Amino acid sequence: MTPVDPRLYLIVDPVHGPGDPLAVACDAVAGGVTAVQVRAPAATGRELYDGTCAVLAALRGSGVAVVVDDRLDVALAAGADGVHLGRHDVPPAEARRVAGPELSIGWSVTGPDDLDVPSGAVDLLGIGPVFATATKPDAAPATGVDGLRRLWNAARARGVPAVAIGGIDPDNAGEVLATGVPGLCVSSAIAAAPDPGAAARALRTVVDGA
Ligand code: TZP
Repeated sequence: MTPVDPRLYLIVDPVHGPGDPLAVACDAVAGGVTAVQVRAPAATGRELYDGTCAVLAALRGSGVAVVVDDRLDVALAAGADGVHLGRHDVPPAEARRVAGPELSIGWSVTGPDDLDVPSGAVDLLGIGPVFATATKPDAAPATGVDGLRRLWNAARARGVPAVAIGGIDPDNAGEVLATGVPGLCVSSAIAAAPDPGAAARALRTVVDGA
């Protein structure tokens, strides 16, 4: 399995996403995206499975990991590199028990209570939303940059890397990275951009300069 490099992590929706999500994923990887999550909250399990297989096939050989949002069953069935879980999903310790040590397990952190997760159960934290986002209408309240800094400072002692998520774009990426968080997770800033490859390059330049 390909390890998840958290520096610039893209979320695409291969079922209802903007543009051609496979082209978005390929152009974004060419532009410097280091991990891709398949997230299709309005899709059936079969649609998510088919979309994941298509993204895996498109990115095979790229060295970029593919992660499935929410659904451990789909991640395992499709042969993805990881799964991203939140409070409404299978508990991370159970996912680890079923999937073993190889599958990367991501975990959503929206507040201090979410840091109470068994050690060894998760490989990556997604902290946010940092800013307001239209991509996830049911997202928790925005943490702001100060909230992100507090959560990352509380989380970093666990030795698990993190990405900041929610409303991140090239204009605010610098202040987000100034908190010390190791990576950025974005959806619309790349997937809904007129030129996803150029948008990825712009964000990657900020990440590499941080
Ligand atoms: N979880 C918290 S915010 C968010 C998710 C899936 C959406 C991020 O999308 P965008 O378009 O980068 O704000």
